[in-house]
Amino acid sequence: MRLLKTNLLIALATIFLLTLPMIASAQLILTGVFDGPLSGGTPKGVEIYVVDDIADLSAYGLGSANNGGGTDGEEYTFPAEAAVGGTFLYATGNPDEFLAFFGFAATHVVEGFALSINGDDAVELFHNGLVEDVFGEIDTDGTGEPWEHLDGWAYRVADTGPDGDIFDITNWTFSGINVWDGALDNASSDAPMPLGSYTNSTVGVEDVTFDGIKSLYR
Ligand SMILES: [Ca+2]
Ligand SMILES: [Ca+2]
Ligand SMILES: [Ca+2]
Ligand SMILES: [Ca+2]
Repeated sequence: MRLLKTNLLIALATIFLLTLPMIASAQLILTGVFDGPLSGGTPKGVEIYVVDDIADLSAYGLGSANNGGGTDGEEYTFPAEAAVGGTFLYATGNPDEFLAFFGFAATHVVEGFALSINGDDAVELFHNGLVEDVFGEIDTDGTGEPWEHLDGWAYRVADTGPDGDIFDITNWTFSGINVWDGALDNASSDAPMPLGSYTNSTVGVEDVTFDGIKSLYR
């Protein structure tokens, strides 16, 4: 009887594990937010990590919740194109300044106000219209808050995210404010943003341990 119970437990745990990829279907993670110091306070934008190959990026989009004004919904939708797992997307409204400041070309040029951000704004990453990841508190003006990064940047901690629609400040590191004042490019600045350094070895099984699975069926 006891052996039967153990076998049943293993079978259930196996089913649960096989189901996990469907539960944790997030394929993009917001990993960086920046407010550059070039003309007009540029480049402004975000870095996004592609967890796994995506056939059609147009299921994803971005929005900025400005100055504590709450969500603006999806203000930018990515084009219908593929993305490769393990790479980063760089979205900005200022491609020329992005190239000048970071030394490589942005992957996505965002027209309009989707990324009109200046260090006190929250950014939402949408998937099929739902918030899959968020930086900042959408209902709080970031000025003077611990997540403010005026003329600087915020960067996600490795092996964290996506956080759904609840901002978790412990999953981010910050440059502090005004660290880029007068800087001509990221590399020579006083506080270089660690672009492209995010890694995640736990996507899809985050916070799931065998003990945790066992406890579900106890
Ligand atoms: Ca600025
Ligand atoms: Ca906005
Ligand atoms: Ca703002
Ligand atoms: Ca400044």
